[in-house]
Parts: sequence; C-alpha cells; structure tokens
Amino acid sequence: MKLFKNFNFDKLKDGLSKTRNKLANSLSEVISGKAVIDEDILEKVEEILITSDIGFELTEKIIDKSRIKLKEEKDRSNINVLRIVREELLSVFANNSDNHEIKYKPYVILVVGVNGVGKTTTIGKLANNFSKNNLEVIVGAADTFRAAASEQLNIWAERAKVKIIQRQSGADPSSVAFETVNTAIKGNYDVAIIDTAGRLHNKANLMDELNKISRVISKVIPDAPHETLLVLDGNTGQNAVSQAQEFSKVTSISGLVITKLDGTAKGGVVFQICDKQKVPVKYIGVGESIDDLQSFDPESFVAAIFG
Ligand SMILES: Nc1nc2c(ncn2[C@@H]2O[C@H](COP(=O)(O)OP(=O)(O)OP(=O)(O)O)[C@@H](O)[C@H]2O)c(=O)[nH]1
Ligand SMILES: [Mg+2]
Repeated sequence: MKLFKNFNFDKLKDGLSKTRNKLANSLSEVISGKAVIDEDILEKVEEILITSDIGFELTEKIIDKSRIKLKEEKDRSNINVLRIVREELLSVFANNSDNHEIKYKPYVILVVGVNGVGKTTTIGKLANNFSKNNLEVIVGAADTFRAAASEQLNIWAERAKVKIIQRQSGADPSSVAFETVNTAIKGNYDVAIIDTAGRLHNKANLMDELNKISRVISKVIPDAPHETLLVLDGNTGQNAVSQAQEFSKVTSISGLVITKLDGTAKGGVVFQICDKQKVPVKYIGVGESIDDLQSFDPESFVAAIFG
C-alpha cells in the first residue's frame, strides 16, 4: 500500500524564497560575470555556504571538490561552480530512498522531538493526508505531560476526521501508546500515529520515557514502531543539527520531518542534517495549515532553492 504524496512545487519555492536568496542568489552574484574562478572567489563561495547553515564539513567537501574539478576542467566559467555546488548538495540525499510504502497493518508511527518543533501539528497534517488517501487512521495523545497537549491533538483529529485515544494529563504515556496500538489492531486501522511530549534532549529521564514507549509498543507488535519520526524545526538552524545528533544517540530514528521551512533563511540546514545523520528526510512542513506538509523530494528541494 502506498503512502501519500503531497507535493506543491510553487508552495515549496515560495516557502524557500529566503533560503534561495541567501544561498543560490548570493552564489550567483559572487560568481556571475567572472571570467575565471580563482581562490578569492572560492573563498567567497565558502563563506556563503557556511553562513547558509550548510555546515563546515559539507562546505569543505564542496570547496575541495570544486577546486579539483576546476583544475581538471578547461571551462572555468561561472556555471561550472554553481553546477558543482548544486550536484554536491543533491548528492547528500543519495540514500534518501523514496520509501513511501506501508508494509504493515497497523503501521505504527512514533513522533518525537523537543518542545515546540511542530510534532502535534505534523501529526494532524499526516493524519489528514493518510485519511484523504482512504487509510483508516488513529492517533494517540501520549503527550500527557502538558494539560493542553491532548486537547490540541484532539482539535487536529477532528479536522482530519480521525479517531483519537486520550487520557487525563499525568497518565503514563506508555499506557496511552499501548492502548492506541491495541485499539488499532482491534479496530482494523491502517495507521496509528503516537504523539509524545516535547522532551528536552539533555533530560535523561525524558529520553528514558521515550524508550519505554517504544518498548511497550513492541510488546504489542514486535516490529513496531515501524517508523520513528524525529521532528526538527528548520528555523532553529544549528540547534536542529544538535538535536538530531542527541536523539540518534539514544533512539533509533527512521526518518526526519523538518518543519517551518516556510519563511526561513535557514533551509540550508536540511543538507547539513542529512549529511551528518544518514537518516532520510521524509516530510517537510511549509506552513501551519492542514495541507502544509509535503513529501520530501530531493530534486525538487534543490530545484526550489536554485530556482
Ligand atoms: N510556519 C510554520 N509553523 C509551523 C509548522 N509546523 C508547526 N508550526 C507551528 O509551530 C508551533 C508549535 O507546533 P506544535 O505542533 O504544537 O509543536 P510540538 O512539537 O507538538 O510542541 P510541544 O507539544 O510543546 O512539544 C505551532 O504554532 C504550529 O502552528 C510549519 O511547517 N510552518
Ligand atoms: Mg505537541
């Protein structure tokens, strides 16, 4: 069974306009009109890449390759450098397989990430997309930490017209997850999505709780959760990079969701995270409304940034 594909290039391009300005347009400005690309220009390119949240290591890789290729090639015109940068950035996603397949029923998705990154909103958007594609969805409010969290998920569940499992705040998050997965089995649901509290990556007890939720789910279905999505706020740049590192140390992340890519100049961070984590980006958030979650497509993402 195929997962949904939600894709709107214009919306993506629109959302990434600040990133495009910072990255691609600045590169063009530095390079265009120059007959020969020399060390001075490469230094400027390097500076633009670093300040575009692509990260030091990835930038060095790109600059080294550019240097080698420029030596090899006779045509040192501006288009070449831009092409190298573009190719190298795209190659970061080489392992970003287009794995949008539901192989199990119920397909259990656990959603994790620090507070405020957009977990609950993403679940609402995911539920809506699945539901629109004729999949029966159930969501579980395992964020029992904050009183309003369950109500917020409930609002999304109503919008997406899907079932929700809720308990009073302070209840054991694992028990909510357990009940959600059990109800999914009994009710013959296709997808179960579990919301979790915005745990701080430096709080060991919260990380333990996350592992406990995972363990409890796998007691009901041995292979579950089939997907553990880490949600990162693209707008936080370097912070998102360190969150990805911290989370992958303690739990096995199968995919990334990068939110708030609308209106940020820090979209370059997606390259850095993917380069460091070797975990595929599955979805990106480009706005606050229910249709603003897109399936991540590397080629289109790069094309949207480079115009
Ligand atoms: N512009 C924009 N805003 C977003 C996006 N995704 C989420 N938001 C907003 O980010 C804020 C936080 O979203 P939540 O879904 O509550 O975040 P959370 O991770 O569940 O937060 P906690 O439950 O506190 O841990 C809300 O105001 C959302 O509307 C996005 O892709 N673009
Ligand atoms: Mg939440």
